[in-house]
Amino acid sequence: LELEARLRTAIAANELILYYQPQMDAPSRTMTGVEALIRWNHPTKGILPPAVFLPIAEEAGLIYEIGTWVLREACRQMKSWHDNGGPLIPVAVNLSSQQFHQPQLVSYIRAILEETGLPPQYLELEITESMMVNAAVSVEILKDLNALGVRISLDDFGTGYSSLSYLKHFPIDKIKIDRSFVKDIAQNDNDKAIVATIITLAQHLNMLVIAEGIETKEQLDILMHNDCRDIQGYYFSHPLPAEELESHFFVPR
Ligand code: G
Ligand code: G
Ligand code: MN
Ligand code: NA
Repeated sequence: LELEARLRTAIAANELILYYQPQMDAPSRTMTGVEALIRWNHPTKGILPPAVFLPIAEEAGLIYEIGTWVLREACRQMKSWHDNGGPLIPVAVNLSSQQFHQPQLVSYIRAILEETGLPPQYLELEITESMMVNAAVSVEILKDLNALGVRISLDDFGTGYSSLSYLKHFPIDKIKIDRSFVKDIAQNDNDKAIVATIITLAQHLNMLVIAEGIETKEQLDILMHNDCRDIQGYYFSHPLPAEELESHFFVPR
């Protein structure tokens, strides 16, 4: 409860921050995108991960305000990077289920894009299968988002239900292979088969595919051998504060 009260003031107090994790084209070692990941810079507890406060935010109804802040801040930062010699890459933002089902979602994303000046193709929205409890409702939301021109990516792919029917009916641009399949890929032939099959599926559906949670060279080699170039994970980088991303990953263009 103390944390909840404190969280209510955290936005105004500028205590929420975004970290950015690079998404790399493995063969060329170039950054092709970043995922924005929220942190709370708590005055006494230090940097808190989302698992500690997002459930509280959802419970307390603060998730809408926080979710809007994340979208605006991610778009503002990316536009600023684009304008100041940074890479012309998209930023991926995670949506919560409550946010996804907000009636105003599409209109406020449009407003944030206009306000920040970020072209829509540079915003990628990460959703999960678990959000799509009602397929008929979800497909309408996704069509509206698609019409806005933003990219849709399916996060934690393979861990929910009915993935294949979603892929058939929904306007999805990119699949993120969940890190649970990557973790033991060097030891477990079933995991390797699942990952290889997801990659092939994405290719045949003309979708982008990225593997998450790559921590070792061995995992990376298996993915590249299976024709997956897009890689996100600690092997390349942990999520970083904006200034650290700039100093470690920006190259002159
Ligand atoms: O960054 P970390 O590994 O601690 O993230 C843990 C979880 O929190 C991940 O599932 C991630 O998708 C989620 N998360 C991180 N940032 C955000 C955000 O801005 N909004 C939402 N809804 N979820 C986020
Ligand atoms: O659920 P989602 O995919 O949004 O979660 C993303 C989170 O996964 C990131 O915030 C990050 O903290 C975590 N993550 C990213 N790369 C790795 C990795 O290589 N290993 C592990 N264990 N976690 C990772
Ligand atoms: Mn994600
Ligand atoms: Na994931």
